[in-house]
Amino acid sequence: MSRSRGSAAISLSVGMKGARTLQQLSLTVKRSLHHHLPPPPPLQRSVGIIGAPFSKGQSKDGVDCAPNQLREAGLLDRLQQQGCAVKDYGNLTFENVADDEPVNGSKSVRAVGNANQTLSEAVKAVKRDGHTALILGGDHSLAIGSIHGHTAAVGPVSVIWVDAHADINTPLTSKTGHIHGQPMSYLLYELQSKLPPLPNFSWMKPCVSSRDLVYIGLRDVDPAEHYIIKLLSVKAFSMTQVDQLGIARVMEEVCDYLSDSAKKPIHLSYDIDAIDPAVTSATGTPVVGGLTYREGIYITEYLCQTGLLSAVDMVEVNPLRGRVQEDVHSTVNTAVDLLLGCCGRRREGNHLPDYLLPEP
Ligand SMILES: [Mn+2]
Repeated sequence: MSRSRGSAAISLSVGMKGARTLQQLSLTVKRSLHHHLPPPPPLQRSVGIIGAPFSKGQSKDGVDCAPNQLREAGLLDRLQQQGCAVKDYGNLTFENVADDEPVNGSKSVRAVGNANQTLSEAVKAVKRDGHTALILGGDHSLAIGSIHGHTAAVGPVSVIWVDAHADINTPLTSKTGHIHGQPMSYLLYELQSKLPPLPNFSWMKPCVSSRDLVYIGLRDVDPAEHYIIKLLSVKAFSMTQVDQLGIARVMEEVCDYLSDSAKKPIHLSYDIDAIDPAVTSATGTPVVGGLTYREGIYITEYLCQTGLLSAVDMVEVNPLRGRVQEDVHSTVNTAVDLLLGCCGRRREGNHLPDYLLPEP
């Protein structure tokens, strides 16, 4: 069975006669397979997709093409095939901002502020409609509005930031002035006093505690970022820890750490540059020595199984980067697979929940 067909095709081909057998098999599978992971959430997952074609948090063209490329790679069909109810809220539109001069060295501050306000409202609406929110970037500055809107709708969240970079420079420590390297500093309560006033950001207040943030995949961290992470005791699993512990132990420790206090909804902010550029080179700031495809997928499967995954950013896919078309395909398809993993796809195979199978 080809991967692109999946579970809907299985239930159809089994037909009415085989349905009881398949349901019995499903019970057996449920009893025997889940030794290591908790059982999947029982209800059908409903997914709300927001396209956020925004690129002004960095300087390279193309990252705004990603939402449509992810759709064209079959994201919606494949989510439906694995039993998700999908609502596509379409792409947001972002107005051009005139005279958007740098502020304290940070570039396109006003455009980034406006875009994130729009995104925050959109994510809030998707969460209030009861969906798992999938936010298709765009560059990583979008996490400001995405996480802000998520917390506005559901209250405090745990943030799992999967990235080669920590994206926690403040506007005053940033060397490049690109806001896609700064979003976590805008979001943390503990850094509020370190941020200068910024135009078009008066709508937002910090909404994440440093205790509720975990990094996975770091390997290119600026000295100021390293200082901030140590000062605030932020939990971080760099590639060195991934190498030392293995991804399974990392994920256990991530979830143990986050559920130590209350179990909050999880916001997964997934930068495609966390994955090794051997697989995902079509991105603006690739760094060698990243997560393998398998480690990247494992993170999504594991978080899905917690039943707490509430919103996911998929950012920094840039179809205009990469040396050849095959690089773009590989990057886009990996991003789609990561999103499917967040929404219930298991590599051992899936079928629709019992109540969606034909009656015997
Ligand atoms: Mn990033």
